[in-house]
Amino acid sequence: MNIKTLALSCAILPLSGLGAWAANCTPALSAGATITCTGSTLDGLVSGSLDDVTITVETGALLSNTADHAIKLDDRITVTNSGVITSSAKDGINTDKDLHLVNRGAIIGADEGVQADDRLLLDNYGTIIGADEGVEGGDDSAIYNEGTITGVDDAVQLATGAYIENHGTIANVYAGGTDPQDAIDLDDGEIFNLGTITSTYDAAIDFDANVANDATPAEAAGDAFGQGYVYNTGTIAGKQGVTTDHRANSEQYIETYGLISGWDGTALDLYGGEDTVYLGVGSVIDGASFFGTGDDYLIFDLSGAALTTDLFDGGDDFDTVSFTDYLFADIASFSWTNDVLELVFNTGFTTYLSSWERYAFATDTGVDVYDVSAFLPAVPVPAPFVMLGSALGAFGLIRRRRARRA
Ligand SMILES: [Ca+2]
Ligand SMILES: [Ca+2]
Ligand SMILES: [Ca+2]
Ligand SMILES: [Ca+2]
Repeated sequence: MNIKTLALSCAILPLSGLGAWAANCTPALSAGATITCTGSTLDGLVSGSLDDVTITVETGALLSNTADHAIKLDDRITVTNSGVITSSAKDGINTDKDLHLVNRGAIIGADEGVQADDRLLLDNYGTIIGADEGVEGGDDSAIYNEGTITGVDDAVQLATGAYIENHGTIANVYAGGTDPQDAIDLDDGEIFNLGTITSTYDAAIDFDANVANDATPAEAAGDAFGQGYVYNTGTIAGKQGVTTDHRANSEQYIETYGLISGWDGTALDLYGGEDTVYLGVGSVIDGASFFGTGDDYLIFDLSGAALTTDLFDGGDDFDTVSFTDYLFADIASFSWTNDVLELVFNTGFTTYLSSWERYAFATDTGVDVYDVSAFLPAVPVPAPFVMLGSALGAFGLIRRRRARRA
């Protein structure tokens, strides 16, 4: 069953048991109106120019349209949906700026599920399905999701200043559409994932820096878009877990205690900018991680947990890897395969590192820092060449180590 068939069948289901087919949204649509929909209304609420309309679709109600969007209004629209809003022709909901939407029912679009613009505020406890994108918003939009948002194109596409908190499912469910993309596509912003973010076709999360396709590398390097923070205790899985625009110079900070997986072999592809990945207890990184250009940071704070057998590649420039739970003396063995360093600790924890220039190990009193010469074969293990306790305190190494022993 393709997504459109699914959408239609979902739309039809609630009709059984509904006797009346009259328009049941009252009062009539006008600017500033407060409208309640019960029963079934089959020609939608459609006006391209009306502002400040408040709509409540009650439990059991159907607001549908086979010829246009189910809801088409302009700015500052508020929708609270406990029923079904569906269009078999266009979007479920289509507005301009400042859509405030609370969904506890189902919103289904033959094109987008929800098409809004800047300052979209969405609280979703139900289901939003787009045969193209699930939810599209503009700058400074925020989504809180405890339900399910799916799209054949991006499940969620936001622009700059995005905030997403996910406790449910956000999924690209490409199954034969024409423009399959990511689970979440955003220019820059923050994502807190305690649920599931997956894509069957492309990245789970794409910081799409909005760099012009014809930008030169120098132009792209000056582009501030694409910066992002990702906090994860759930699942982030796609062709890549988290990817970024290779032309931009944006910084990503990723803090994870859950799974980040890339089925094409790349879990994290962070490209330019000074990127940081913090791996806490419970982390699983399935796929290689590429940090790209810029002085990047990788922090292991795992309390000895197993992590991954995949590669962490610092890429160009001066990159630092930190071990919060291990001393240099806890290394059981190390070896090189081409330019990949295999580090095996005495707990059995093993990691594979390439192109890291600085190696920091927490101690009881500070941080010991080594350069790569510490891992060159047939060279006696040197003493730490720099003490950077205060500088590396920013990573929490000293505080955490002390706290653990207290
Ligand atoms: Ca980056
Ligand atoms: Ca980088
Ligand atoms: Ca780098
Ligand atoms: Ca490097």
